[in-house]
Amino acid sequence: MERKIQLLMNLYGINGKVKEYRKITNGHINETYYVLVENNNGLSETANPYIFQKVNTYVFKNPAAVMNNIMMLDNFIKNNNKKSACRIINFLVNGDYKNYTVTDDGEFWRICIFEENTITFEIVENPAVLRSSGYAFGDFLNVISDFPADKLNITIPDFHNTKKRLDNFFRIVEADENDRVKNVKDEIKIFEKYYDFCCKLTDMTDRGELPLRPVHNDTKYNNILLNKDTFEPVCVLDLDTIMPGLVAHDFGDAIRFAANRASEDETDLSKVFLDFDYFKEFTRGFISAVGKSMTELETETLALGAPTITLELASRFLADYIDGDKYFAVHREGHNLDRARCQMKLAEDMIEKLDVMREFVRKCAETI
Ligand code: GN1
Ligand code: MG
Repeated sequence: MERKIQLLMNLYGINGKVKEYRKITNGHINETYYVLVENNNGLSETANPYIFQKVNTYVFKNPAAVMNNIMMLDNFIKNNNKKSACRIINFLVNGDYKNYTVTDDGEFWRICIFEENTITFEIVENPAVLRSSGYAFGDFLNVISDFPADKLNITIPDFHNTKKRLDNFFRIVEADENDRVKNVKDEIKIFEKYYDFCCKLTDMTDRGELPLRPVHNDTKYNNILLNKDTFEPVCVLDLDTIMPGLVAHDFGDAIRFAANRASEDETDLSKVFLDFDYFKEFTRGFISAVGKSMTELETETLALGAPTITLELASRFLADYIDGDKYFAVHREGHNLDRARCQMKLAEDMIEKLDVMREFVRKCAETI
């Protein structure tokens, strides 16, 4: 690995010695390293921190298209002097003027500067910080809302087409290539039970009732860098799946992650539920930023986004478990199954609370 880091440093003109490097394991898709480079020019000594990331080309079949989307959005925000609550992640340009590098062995790498004095949370401990991150994700959608959605490359086709996700899930169940279906008979029934419910947003989209606009598509709370002292948002990360999509998915995915006080793979399911205070804080922030630009039906379907995206992700985790853990990085046996069970429990709790979520969204929307 050190040789690879050195090679990349040469290609990017980063001078100095690698003082420290370590793998960061909180993402499920790409391989990420923190790299500290020490530079001694005889007069002074500096230590500059970077993030080196290898893009997963099993997941992103055309990673150059991913990087092109990021560059287009960055240019759009800069050229239009867009005012925003926080920045978006920016990658360094190499000697070939590209924001990515393909090494001789075919690996796809990108580098950015590590933001010091920032922090991300895997589990949110303080609901007060949720309002500002809700605002940040909402504001991000606002800022990119007039970027022409059809110019964005589709980096993963049908990424949040829940209907196609579930159909694919049942195909994988049918194939049962690893003989694991026998372990998850009850779990599979949940997706039969909620199939029609899960398809509501897809159907409305297919009927042209909901606008497809540029959205983030992966609004986990740990995709926002916060100032480590004030917890104000600093930078939106992980722009790999920015594509035309639904506001309800961004809202729902953020709620899925931030308003569940247990971790995404918690095995003690009694700890897994939608915390309504957390939900309220995030929603207030989100709607105050993006509410005005939403249609009535977009606002009305926001809450539905939460159980929909949560069940969709549960089906993706379970499909990957059945399929032999090819997509999401796993750190223990049955990890994808634990994740799926946790998300299923969370989704069922959200379905019970759907009416009160809707009511709260409505109330918030009235005040802006
Ligand atoms: C993956 O890479 P990461 O951890 O940000 C996944 C998301 C899931 C998420 C669940 C490209 O995101 O869709 O919601 O895991 N990203 C991709 O934690 O599939
Ligand atoms: Mg991601």
